[in-house]
Amino acid sequence: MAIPLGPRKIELLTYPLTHNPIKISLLQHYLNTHQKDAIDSTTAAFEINTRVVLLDQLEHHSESFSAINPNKKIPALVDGNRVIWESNAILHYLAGLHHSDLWPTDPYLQTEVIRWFMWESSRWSHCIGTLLKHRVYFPFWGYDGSPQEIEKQTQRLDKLLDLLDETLQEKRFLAGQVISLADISIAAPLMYADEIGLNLDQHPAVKLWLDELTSSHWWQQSQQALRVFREQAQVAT
Ligand SMILES: N[C@@H](CCC(=O)N[C@@H](CS)C(=O)NCC(=O)O)C(=O)O
Repeated sequence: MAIPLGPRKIELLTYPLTHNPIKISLLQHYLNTHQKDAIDSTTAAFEINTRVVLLDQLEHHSESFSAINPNKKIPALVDGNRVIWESNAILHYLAGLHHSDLWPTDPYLQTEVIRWFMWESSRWSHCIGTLLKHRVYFPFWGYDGSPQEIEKQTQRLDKLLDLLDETLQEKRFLAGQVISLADISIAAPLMYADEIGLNLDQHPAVKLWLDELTSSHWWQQSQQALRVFREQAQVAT
């Protein structure tokens, strides 16, 4: 008699507070609410276990974590002998495993998603990530952020929002008329929009896009998971 195999275990190494892990959380919640019917019998046999790597305690510098991601950055994903780091690559891998419609089938739209991934990594994440570090993450860990850095990144952010707004005046989502991984990747840090007092009056198309994303059930579930993580982390300190 064949021995039944349990579900394939995938391990996500993450730290839920910060924007790159938030991308993965958003995708997971999206997949939970949208993809159930689309998952076939093979992909249903995945189980993603989350392991929190405490950035504030420099666990990402440990030998065991560095062996997984030599860049010493989260998130990272381990699926058997496959190790994946870079949050956008993880988004792509998980969406692929689930045959998700967040990765378009049209080669042009795929290229659009890749283009936004590159823009996200080279420009957007550096700017908004630094802003969040000084406005949200450092204060959360009990340190002061740098007012100069906040000022500098706030000004840069305005220019990047101009570009997003121009794009979103033409289309409903970044890579076309339907939501894709590009939207998840770029919107993730905006989970902190209210907390950093982001004013989108000059960027109405971005506001419309963000309102649509934030009003969805999966976004709100992911936001709730972040809230719970923050409350529990506060209690533990
Ligand atoms: N390009 C990488 C960036 C990863 C990254 O910077 N992660 C941050 C958290 S959002 C981190 O691990 N920071 C720790 C450090 O730089 O020491 C990705 O998209 O995964």
